[in-house]
Amino acid sequence: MARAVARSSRVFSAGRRSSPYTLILTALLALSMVLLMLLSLGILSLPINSDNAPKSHPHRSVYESTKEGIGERGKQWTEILSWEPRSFIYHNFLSKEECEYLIKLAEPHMAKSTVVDSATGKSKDSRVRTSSGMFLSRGRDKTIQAIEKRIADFTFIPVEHGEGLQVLHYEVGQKYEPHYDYFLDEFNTKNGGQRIATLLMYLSDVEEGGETVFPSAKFNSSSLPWYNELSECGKKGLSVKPKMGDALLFWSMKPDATLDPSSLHGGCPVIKGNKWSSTKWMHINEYKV
Ligand SMILES: O=C(O)CCC(=O)C(=O)O
Repeated sequence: MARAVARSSRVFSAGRRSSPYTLILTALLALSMVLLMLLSLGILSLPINSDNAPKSHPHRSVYESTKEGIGERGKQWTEILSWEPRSFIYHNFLSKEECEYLIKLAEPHMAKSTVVDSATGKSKDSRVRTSSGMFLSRGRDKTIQAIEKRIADFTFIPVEHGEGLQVLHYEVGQKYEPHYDYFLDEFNTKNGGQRIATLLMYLSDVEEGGETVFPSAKFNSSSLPWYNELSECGKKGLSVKPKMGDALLFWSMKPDATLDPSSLHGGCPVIKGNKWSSTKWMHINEYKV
């Protein structure tokens, strides 16, 4: 018994002679407890770095990006443009290198743009559309595959529902009059069904003009910060000024699967500079290529 008492008093006295490490650990533990108490009572708050969050527009939000494709993309964020039509701008969707890559691939093969004849479903020349363009077949190389995968991720529409990318070039005076991307004939909906949405990627800035305009949108551009920079054509509706790397997504169909006439859109004439863009049309079903 006496031996047991002696041992326990030895243990006790060893505890009192704590090492400096034990003291530091105890102090840190006590400090953490105090901090946790202050945090839980709301007396203290942790600083949140909001440098990446755009500040000037209530609808803007940051969108996480993936690291595929070529080049470095600038700060990614999504802007809600309007609900009628349902349209969004994905800022810095493409890198400068990706824009240049698409132009380089397409440039040697550009031909006068055509429109689809709704009676026959065939392409025909038209004064409605005066740009030049060419199609890059779906999945043709690793960079195109990465861009098409990104489009699918951002739109939630599978890659297989998309047509090949169309690259467009507008010189001064060239334009695309307002039109719908959806079809009103049976012929053009045989493959993939109706076109549900369009992603328009701007591959270059345009010095003046060349805006994408929605003349039937529920509100026009007069309340937007860039209104004074718009051409006369751009002021006739809700407009987006082309900016290299940005992408405009708009829906030709409403969530109830009816056609949306407010998706009427066109490319304003370029007044100064050149406009390069790339369009991805997406269908409700798989589009066979
Ligand atoms: O170039 C534009 O801004 C419009 C292009 C367009 O309407 C289209 O490709 O369907």
